[in-house]
Amino acid sequence: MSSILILNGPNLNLLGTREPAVYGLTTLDDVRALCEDTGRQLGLKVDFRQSNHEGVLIDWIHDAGAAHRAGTLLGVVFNAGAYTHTSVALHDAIKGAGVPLVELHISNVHAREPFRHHSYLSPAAVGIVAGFGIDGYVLAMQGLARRASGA
Ligand code: CA2
Repeated sequence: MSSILILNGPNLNLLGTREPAVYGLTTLDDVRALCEDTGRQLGLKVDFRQSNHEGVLIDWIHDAGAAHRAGTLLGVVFNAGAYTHTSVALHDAIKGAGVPLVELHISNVHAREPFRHHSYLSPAAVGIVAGFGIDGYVLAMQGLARRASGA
């Protein structure tokens, strides 16, 4: 079975514990369950991870590139958190890995503070989903699956 990798960056482990007006009350474990359910519907194995460390995320993207080349990984859904707005290193990792990756944000970053309007990741992504709450994870997974099926 082909798989999909869901990566979550810094502070997303706090989801559901603070800032409910922006991020809702759902925890990251709830998001994992939603993604696993979506994976079952799409016939895809789901690998769901979170790290607060940029280098760990970079290593996982490199590994994803190798898995994509080997034909076992469809692509990556990536909520890079605040690294979205700061990390040239993650941009380079996505480009270097050559794996199809959807940039995902729970909130509509363009309706928030100006420092959230720029993304270093968008030019390296095949698509972007933002502002749909945690349903965005489902939309991003569906988008990657449809893209891989040639639809
Ligand atoms: O909207 C998103 O998904 C973000 O990627 C979330 C990041 C933020 O820096 C981006 O600009 C947009 C923040 C993730 C931290 O989430 C928290 C959740 C609850 C309490 C504190 C932080």
